[in-house]
Amino acid sequence: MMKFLYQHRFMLFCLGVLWLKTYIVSTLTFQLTMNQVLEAIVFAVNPLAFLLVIFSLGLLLKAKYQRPYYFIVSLILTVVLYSNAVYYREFSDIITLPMLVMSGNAGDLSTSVFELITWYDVFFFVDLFIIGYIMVKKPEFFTVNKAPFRNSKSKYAIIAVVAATIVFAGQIDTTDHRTHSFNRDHAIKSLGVYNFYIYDAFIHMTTNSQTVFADREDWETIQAHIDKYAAEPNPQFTGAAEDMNVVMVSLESVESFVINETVNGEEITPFLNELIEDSFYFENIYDQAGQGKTSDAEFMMSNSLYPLGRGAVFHTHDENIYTPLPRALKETGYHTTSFHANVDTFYNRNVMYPHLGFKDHYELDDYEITDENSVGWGLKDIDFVKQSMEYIREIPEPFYATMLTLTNHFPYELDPEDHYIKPYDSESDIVNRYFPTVRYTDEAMRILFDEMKEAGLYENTMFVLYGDHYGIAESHYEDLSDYLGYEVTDDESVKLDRVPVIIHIPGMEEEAKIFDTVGGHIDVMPTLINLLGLPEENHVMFGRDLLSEERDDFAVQRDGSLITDEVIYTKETCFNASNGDILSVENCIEAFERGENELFYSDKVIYGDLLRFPN
Ligand code: GP9
Ligand code: MN
Repeated sequence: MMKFLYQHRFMLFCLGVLWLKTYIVSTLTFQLTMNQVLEAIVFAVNPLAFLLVIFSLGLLLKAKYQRPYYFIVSLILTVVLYSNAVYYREFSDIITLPMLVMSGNAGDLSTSVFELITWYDVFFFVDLFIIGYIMVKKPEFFTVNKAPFRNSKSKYAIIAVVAATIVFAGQIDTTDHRTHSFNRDHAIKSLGVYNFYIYDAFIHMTTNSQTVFADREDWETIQAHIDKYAAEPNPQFTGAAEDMNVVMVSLESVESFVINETVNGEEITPFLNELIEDSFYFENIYDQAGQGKTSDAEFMMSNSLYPLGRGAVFHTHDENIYTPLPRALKETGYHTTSFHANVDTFYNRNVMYPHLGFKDHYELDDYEITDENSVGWGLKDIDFVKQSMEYIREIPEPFYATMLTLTNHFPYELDPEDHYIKPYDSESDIVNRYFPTVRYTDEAMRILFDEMKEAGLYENTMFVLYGDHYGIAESHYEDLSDYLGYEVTDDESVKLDRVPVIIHIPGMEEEAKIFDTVGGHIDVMPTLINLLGLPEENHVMFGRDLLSEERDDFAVQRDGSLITDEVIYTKETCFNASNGDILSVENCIEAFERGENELFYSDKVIYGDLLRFPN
């Protein structure tokens, strides 16, 4: 054996270096909670399983091909590791295979990506230079030899057994409850970053085949689940906004923690605060978007189905049959349209919008964009609102118009002359800059309302404003806690995922109220269906009317975290929702199972394309 190892020093060197690098990067990058020593050991050892297999395959090659093989393998795996490290910095998640079809979005992401790269990232690649140097300059330093299978059967058998043992050890569940299917942290922990992709490819194939095997029988259990938790829409509001225009605004990355708050003594959202006084304001709505972020929120607003756990459903399931709100409105004579000053291939919107029932949509080319009126991701929100209003004035009534703002997008860039309030002062530039950009979007909303009034459209329009997803990522919570004045523990971190939802119906100011019901993005559409007086039975919706007096407090997030009025379950821990005390997991089991079923059945509808079978 020693001779074998000695003969393959180059392979062992490359393998050892990559293993060490993977361990260091994974530990520093992925914010995983290790509950047991065994988990920590498995986490350290598990990349080795994949590396042993992939590197030992190189031994079968002729000696002259081996060095380039090891170098290329090291390079590819370094790229995988590095991309994930960069992605995790902002999204606290790992890249999944369906996201690769979203790579067309990468060009527009450049502002964000540059913000995430740092000078010390060169350390990710140092070993490759060393390996390259040895390869070219000192080949005699580490020898390579072919190890044909027939001569080294026992060695390959040992490698296979070691790799299999490592993978098996990772599957021993050390926690005291059921599955973790929606939580990728667990998969990374038990499989390691490389094996994760084998698992992800497997999931990819099995989910794709679900369409083929699905049939109408699947509906029975799904419908039973929906019925079990259904809540009668509030009859007091049925048709309250019937035949009115609808303007629905996606407030890019606006979170609830800024509402009715100040920074440096100045209000962050003065206009929204004013508006809330005359509106229905839902203060406990949780972000349920997945990796498709803005588009996932749009998907929920249109379908009241959960987006998927992997990739953006706008990309992966653009051919499915849906029962969307815009189409329902179009069929009753509404002019349905969407406004967003970005190229419409982003998130596949050019395909999804018509499919969801938007009669037309306005995109990048429909706006006049100059250096002066754009920043970061593109057209500034105020200019976006003003230019969109030119079109809105002309479209036939009644209309349903969605508008997607953009200025308050990571990394929150804004020219000082557009600052209505001063940035915050903490160690994190992201946290500091977030406040003036939110404030800027707030100002854009004031202008939208003013212009709607001027155009004579305000009185007959219902306004729906929602935060599309979180803005400040977990990696900045330490600095954010400086502003918040409390430590962001795991339960508080879930609470920070709240996004504002405001429904403003002119003429209903008397009914204005702050609702503390716990819900999520998926609950907005059923609320609107009731307000607009549309027949509910035409849609399969997982959400429930937010105004219903019957609904219980419940929201599940895409990573499986869940929230009720009593408990918060996240990161494998059950918390008391009111005081943050850690409870035994038993207290969360019921809600946990409900959440798991919600996601499972909603996914089943999408993966199986079940809406093609009339229910
Ligand atoms: C892009 C915009 C931003 O058009 O919707 O997307 P996000 O990065 O927030 O998902
Ligand atoms: Mn967004």
